[in-house]
Amino acid sequence: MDSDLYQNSLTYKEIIRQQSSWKIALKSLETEKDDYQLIVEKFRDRVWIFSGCGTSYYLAQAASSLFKLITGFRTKAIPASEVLIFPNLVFNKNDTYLFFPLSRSGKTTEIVKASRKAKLDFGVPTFAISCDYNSALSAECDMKLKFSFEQEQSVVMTGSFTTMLMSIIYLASLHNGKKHVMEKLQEISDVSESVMTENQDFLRDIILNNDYDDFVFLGQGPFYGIANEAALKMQEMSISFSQSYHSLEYRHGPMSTVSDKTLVTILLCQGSRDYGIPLAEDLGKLGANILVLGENNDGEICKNADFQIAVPEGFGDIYNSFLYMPLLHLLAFYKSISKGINPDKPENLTAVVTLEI
Ligand code: F1P
Repeated sequence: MDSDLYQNSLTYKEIIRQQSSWKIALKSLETEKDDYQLIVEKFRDRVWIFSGCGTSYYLAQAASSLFKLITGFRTKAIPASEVLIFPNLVFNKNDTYLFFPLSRSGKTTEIVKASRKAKLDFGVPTFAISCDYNSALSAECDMKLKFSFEQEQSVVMTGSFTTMLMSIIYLASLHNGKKHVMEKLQEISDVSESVMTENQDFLRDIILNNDYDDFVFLGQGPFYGIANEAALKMQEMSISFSQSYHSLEYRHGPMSTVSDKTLVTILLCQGSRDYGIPLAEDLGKLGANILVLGENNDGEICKNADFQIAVPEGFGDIYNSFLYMPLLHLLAFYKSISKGINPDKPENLTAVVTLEI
């Protein structure tokens, strides 16, 4: 492995610093807690539309599921482009909404325009979450979340994804004063850092000791958005073929392409014992290589998996995304390095997509 590429990589540094970013963000969010709590309660009866592009759309998917599981609010995740092109599929006159645009840069044309359309054409209040508080998106929206964040220099989003997700879960914790949620958020950063550090070499060896050329990521519920983001990271960083599905959907056709060069990563959830583990066993019989991430309930997660990473129990589906995502970032990073690709400069990609529309 090109150790120079490895050690000096911006992407690597931004992956391994993300847990400290979460702590910094939470600390700054706490300073505006009362204002945010008022907003959460004011709009509790509306449909919260989380929206974004690329990584930020997958963030919207994970955030929408988690926000609903924590608060019980009605939520949806919609790509910004759909708001622009099919707004009547998103907003209808019989309901009321809060539009929640998500963007690392706050400059992506589609999400800025979508926020403007929601507000001006449909009268929907807008609440921006961006890693740049002084961005065009923040200026466009009625409300905005403010947290300290050291801007990412690399093209691909890593810590920005998990830090924005952390800020959204923080908002959810303010509903009905769910103090236990806030306590878990304080705790998860240290646990996530330990899990990441303990498994770095294991993840590196999975990639370096095998020549996988087809990556599949599977998850249900909030882990579907995480699976989509993991697939995009693998694609963007290592220029590899990647797919992502709701876990059980993979049997219904997509598994036809399984080969001995396929690595299927299954993100287990609490409902997985009846579904995810048999799935791993079935896919193993087809010759796929299986990596399972899950809670370490009884010493092992899935005896038939080729590789397994156990995360500590006690967090569950609401928080395990923060334990899984850094591992998935590293998996993609190591694949890019193993191919001699600089993940800081992915092919055909720019850090922000701006359009003349
Ligand atoms: C959204 C995005 C990223 C993608 C690439 C281009 O950026 O599509 O998801 O990885 O960097 O921009 P943003 O709206 O979150 O800044």
